[in-house]
Amino acid sequence: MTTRADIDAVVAVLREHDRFLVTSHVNPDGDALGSLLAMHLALEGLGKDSVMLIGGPVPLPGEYRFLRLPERGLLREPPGDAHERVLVALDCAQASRIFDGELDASTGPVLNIDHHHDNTRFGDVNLVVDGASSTAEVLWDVFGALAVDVTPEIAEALYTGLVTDTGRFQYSNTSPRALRLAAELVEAGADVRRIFEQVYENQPYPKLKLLGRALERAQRHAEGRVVVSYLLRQDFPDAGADEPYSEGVIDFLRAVEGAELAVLLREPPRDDVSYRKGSLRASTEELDVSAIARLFGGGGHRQAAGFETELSVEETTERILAAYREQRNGAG
Ligand SMILES: [Mn+2]
Repeated sequence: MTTRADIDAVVAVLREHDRFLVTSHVNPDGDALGSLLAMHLALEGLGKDSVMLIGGPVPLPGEYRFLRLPERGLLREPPGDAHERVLVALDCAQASRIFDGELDASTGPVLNIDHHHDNTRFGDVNLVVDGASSTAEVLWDVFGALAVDVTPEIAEALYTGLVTDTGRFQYSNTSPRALRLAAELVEAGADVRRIFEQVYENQPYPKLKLLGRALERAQRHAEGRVVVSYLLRQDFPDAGADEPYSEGVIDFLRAVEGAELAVLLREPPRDDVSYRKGSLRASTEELDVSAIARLFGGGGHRQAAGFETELSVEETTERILAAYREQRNGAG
């Protein structure tokens, strides 16, 4: 690994340029949004001109409203001067995860800062630390090298990424380093209790109803080692739920006794798409669900991955089961 050199290369670009477009993936999670805000505030603190962008029409998950991204000028479409700005892509494994489409050729130089092991290194400068718990953890090192003044706001943004990507410090990526970083962020002013209340204890009631629908449909396969459920487009309006409300459902499927693989297939509640989104979670180190996601053109981490498919729920389930058996038993 050449992480030190990669950090230096990122720091050089951040120092040398003055105008930035900071972005992350469509359908952002806590690490995407926390890292986005942290980088934006850090650049502003260095006297730089920074704007934030999250592509796509999907409303942002409500649990991250306390980050006040719209109030801080978050864009949902690329600005006209995007080609004059250095693009800073955070937590994006592939360029196609930005803007809901391929990176525009007119975009300026691209910094790619991430922790996904299958990152395609699409940037002009790439800092991909696959051993890091979160992109927030990667940014901590960048900020250290840049001598960023980590304000309580920056600390809370980074902590949001850290606590969500580690599953509240429970997933296997919860390294000693991740725990030490948590302590440093608390010392820098992150309010653990406040973030917990905002992110986890502020669930909209329709989210509960949507979860109920998914739990009712859960089915077990492969002697109970694979738990699959699905959400239909109509489930969202029936429950009064927005698209991001399905986040977290899969954690209940994975938690079932004996389950090694959890699968949630969901139809986005939008007229402009015909595909289903698939989420995969492994609860054993023996599985690599990113390999299963790649069969459908998706990707992710070994233990958490996603994809999109036009196939039916039944056919998608069959293919996932076949891939699961192949990984667990070798061939067949
Ligand atoms: Mn992440």
